[in-house]
Amino acid sequence: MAAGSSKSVDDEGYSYAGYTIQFTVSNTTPAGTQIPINISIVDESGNTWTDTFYAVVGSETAEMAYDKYTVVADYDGDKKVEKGEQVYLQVFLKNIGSGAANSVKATFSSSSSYISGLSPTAQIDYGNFTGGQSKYGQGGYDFSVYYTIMFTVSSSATAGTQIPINISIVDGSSNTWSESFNVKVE
Ligand SMILES: [Ca+2]
Repeated sequence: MAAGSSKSVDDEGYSYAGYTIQFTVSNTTPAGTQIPINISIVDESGNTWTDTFYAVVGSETAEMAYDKYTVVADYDGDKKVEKGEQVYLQVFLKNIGSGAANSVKATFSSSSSYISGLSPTAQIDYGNFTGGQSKYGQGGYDFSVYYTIMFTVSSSATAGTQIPINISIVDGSSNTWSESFNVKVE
């Protein structure tokens, strides 16, 4: 190895190529445990070195968050939220954690005086999320498309008005998350 160089060694002898070492972590290992791995190193001249690194055991927790919204139906069909319009949004939630979140439900609310008729206000079933998964919830079906929420924008709203929407999220294990996002009037 040249001075300053770094490289890995692939053990090609087994079914998975591309790793240096492998091991199995016990099911009873607590998250945060540091597993010490000792390395004995020798070169052709008989020089020897020892080194140690730690493999940290992670936790497979779920973390639900607001991801994005898309306008799927509106009055004039330009998919822009404008004053006086009834708009239908798909709201995507994302599991930004690594563990699964099951039986996720979300409730939407807004204190904005610029919208009326926010629907549904009941819990919307988002189902199960794997780690990293994003999807929208089905709050209703209209205009041949599933939407998450719909509401009417006040005719007194002006371009640039931000409509805050709050999301209360709960999963089947009673984990809860509070998220919010803004819908901009154009
Ligand atoms: Ca529009």
